[in-house]
Amino acid sequence: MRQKYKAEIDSFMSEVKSRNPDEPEFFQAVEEVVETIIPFIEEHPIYKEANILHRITEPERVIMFRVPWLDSEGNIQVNRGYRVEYNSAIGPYKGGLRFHPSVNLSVLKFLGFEQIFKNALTTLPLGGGKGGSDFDPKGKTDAEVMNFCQSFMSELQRHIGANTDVPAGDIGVGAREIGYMFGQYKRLRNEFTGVLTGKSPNWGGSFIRPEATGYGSVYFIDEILKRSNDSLEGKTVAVSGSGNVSQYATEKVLELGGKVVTLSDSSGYIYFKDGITREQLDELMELKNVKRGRVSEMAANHSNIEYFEGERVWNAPCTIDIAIPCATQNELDESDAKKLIEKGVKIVGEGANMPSTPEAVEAFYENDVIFGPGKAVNAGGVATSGLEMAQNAMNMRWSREKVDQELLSIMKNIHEQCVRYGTDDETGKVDYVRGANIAGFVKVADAMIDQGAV
Ligand code: NDP
Ligand code: 2IT
Repeated sequence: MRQKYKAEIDSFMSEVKSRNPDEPEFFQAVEEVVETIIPFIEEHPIYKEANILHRITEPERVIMFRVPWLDSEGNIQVNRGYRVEYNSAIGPYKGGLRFHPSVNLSVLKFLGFEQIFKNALTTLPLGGGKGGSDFDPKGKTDAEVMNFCQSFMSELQRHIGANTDVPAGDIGVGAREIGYMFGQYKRLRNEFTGVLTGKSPNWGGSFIRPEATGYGSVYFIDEILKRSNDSLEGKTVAVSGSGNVSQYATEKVLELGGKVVTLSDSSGYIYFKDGITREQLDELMELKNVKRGRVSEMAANHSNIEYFEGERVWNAPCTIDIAIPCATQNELDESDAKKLIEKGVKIVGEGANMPSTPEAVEAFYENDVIFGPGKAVNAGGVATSGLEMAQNAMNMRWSREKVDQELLSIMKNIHEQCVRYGTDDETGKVDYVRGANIAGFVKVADAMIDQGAV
């Protein structure tokens, strides 16, 4: 398919590159989408006539601003803040905020672009957006983080609102940062609204939002397994990262009878030769979320946990049935993919956004490894943000059980959409990348056509 439309794809990509110089992550995300969408559009000219592809790759608005803040020694520090308001065809802009030194416009445009399709897949009325800063919360005191969050929100507040743009967390932005930003928004605007999601359930947050991305990823993988009458029971699972998504993906794998053998951070990985226990997961959550420590400290406390400095989890010395990358973009490259294939991997489900490089994805396809892309697999986080917005709008709160049931049914529905649009007529195999891209695209493109050239 790609070969047949190579000229169209190459020509579109060279235009994107010349309009957006030096944005490699953004090109990567766009290319992955247009490789599957251009062949679809050729067969459905209505989208070509409306020039949807050029319009959808152009953000509606990009906001960049200075964020000055005082460190604990009284020095004035400066970071850069961003909000990419990408597409509002089906709802208010929605997507997380990332605080990490690697944040730049390319990274946030890739994330915002992916978010459009992911949010459409949830079936909820959510447009696409993403934001953040090159601020690094690591090693900062709580007071410094609060100073930064207040300064960041002092500018961001004029651009967002419960019906306009609703940010949430991402890398480096969790319950603490959402709390400080919400407090500042409320102070400046004198209104208590659902302007952010991922709030504490104590003051407007939804139950299950912290768990939702990890749980949803595992629900999606479980749907893949069910297609071949299989389950997670007894499966060996490699998880990367040790933050929000990794923690709750691990919890759900354990609940469904699987064995998680790895976790990591940017310094290295830990290997649980017997699989992580519930008690060890509780200890890791305390270490990461309260003490803000490093995974290497887990190995120091347990003889059955080994730490490998500077290595990725894909090196783990064991067979691996399922891989769930949950750290960051491009954390799994071609050589990692080959290692996983040698270890017997059957399914890769992306908990993170774009963790696999295009070459890694290609290796998975060539070796019949089922590959679930992030925009489908990890959509449970933003879906539950959508449920938080609904509860805020109604001024009420649903039980844990109700939110979890809604999440499960949304993940099943996303899986069905991928099967509907991604199944090969001849082989019956599901291409989850094609399925997710086309299903998300059709919903947003149809709305753009209805709303005219805006
Ligand atoms: P956290 O900040 O909670 O955790 C991030 C984890 O990834 C940490 O273990 C961190 O290690 C590791 N990491 C970050 N950057 C790098 C890097 N450059 N190299 C190696 N490891 C790195 O973030 P989340 O768990 O929320 O997010 C993880 C991924 O999931 C991201 O891709 C995010 O976009 C995606 N995602 C998150 C959702 C959410 O609801 N939170 C929803 C959907 C997707 P260290 O501490 O050393 O930095
Ligand atoms: O990448 C993502 O989907 C998120 N970080 C969650 C976004 C949200 O608005 O909950």
